[in-house]
Amino acid sequence: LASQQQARFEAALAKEQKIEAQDWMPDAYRKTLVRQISQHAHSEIIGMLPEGNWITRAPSLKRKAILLAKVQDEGGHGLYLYAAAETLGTSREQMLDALHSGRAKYSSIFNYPTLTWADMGAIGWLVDGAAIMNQVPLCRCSYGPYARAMIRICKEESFHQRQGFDIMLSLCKGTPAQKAMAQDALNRWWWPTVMMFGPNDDSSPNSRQSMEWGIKRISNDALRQKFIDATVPQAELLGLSIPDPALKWNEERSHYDFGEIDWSEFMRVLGGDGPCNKERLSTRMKAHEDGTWVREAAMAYAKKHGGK
Ligand code: FAQ
Repeated sequence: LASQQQARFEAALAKEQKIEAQDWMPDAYRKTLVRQISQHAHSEIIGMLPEGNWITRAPSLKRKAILLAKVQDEGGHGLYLYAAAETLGTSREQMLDALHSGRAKYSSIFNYPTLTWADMGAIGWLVDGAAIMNQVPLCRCSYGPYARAMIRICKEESFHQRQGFDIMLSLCKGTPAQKAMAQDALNRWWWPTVMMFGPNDDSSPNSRQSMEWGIKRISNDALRQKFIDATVPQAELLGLSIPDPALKWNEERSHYDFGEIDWSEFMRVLGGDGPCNKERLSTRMKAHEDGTWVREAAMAYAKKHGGK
């Protein structure tokens, strides 16, 4: 029976059919999905914090309303993703516990500080830009609930990227001090964004299996290259320079060559020693504790009304 189930699973993958929650799947496939989807969800809710920091300091009512909507979208993405991961039989409590105890990762990028308003532009333009590059192929992920969640998320990320670029454009068309602020934000966010795609393919332990299972469709390095190729002309349009002296168009490859990534910085941030790791996790845990009464009240209400 086990080999029949395995054969059916593999045939479905070969035919590009979605695997659904009720379908049989190998334990390792389930485990990888829970790992990736929950880490993605954690990234969305931790990702609310660096920008949330600027809601009260946005430079106009319009910018404030846009930023508020963006941060709310991120909370929504976290919720769809937790729900997608729950279909695999892991509870939200288990996932949050893994985040709070430091067992589960979230994206390295959210451990960097947001020092000026221009960082809201750089995050939208670069971080959401990188997120879309990585997430559009996930709309074709073999696991149905994750793939479907990604479709709506990508539409919203696309709005986020444009709002970030719009902030950068306004700053770059503004006073010299505003343009310098935009350049400073690009200088600080460029390399951490390039790292978001994860380790090089030859040192990415999960890639090969995840590609075979149709979870990942494009490799870390290929996505990183696509992101750089798409972003360089945008920086040129803004009149900003990317902080990489080795960045150069390679006619033969039809891609940009770029400099060495400082993987020791990436490993440090992953190991909990980035500029804001402790602050992000403690803010997140405080929000969870502060919300205890809401969860308790919701459970009591559901119980009283015979719901689940
Ligand atoms: N940060 O073998 P691989 C967003 C870990 S976008 C931290 O290559 P995999 C939107 C990796 O987990 C950001 N850890 O792993 C937003 C693994 O460790 P593990 C979130 C990283 O899974 C924008 C180890 O290194 N997006 O939130 C990172 O095949 C603005 C070895 O790596 C997603 O999560 C990293 N950057 O590939 C929100 C997308 N990179 O788990 C607010 C879905 C790697 O074995 C504001 N995820 N690691 O302990 C993915 O596509 C994949 O999981 C990758 C990593 C590509 C991130």
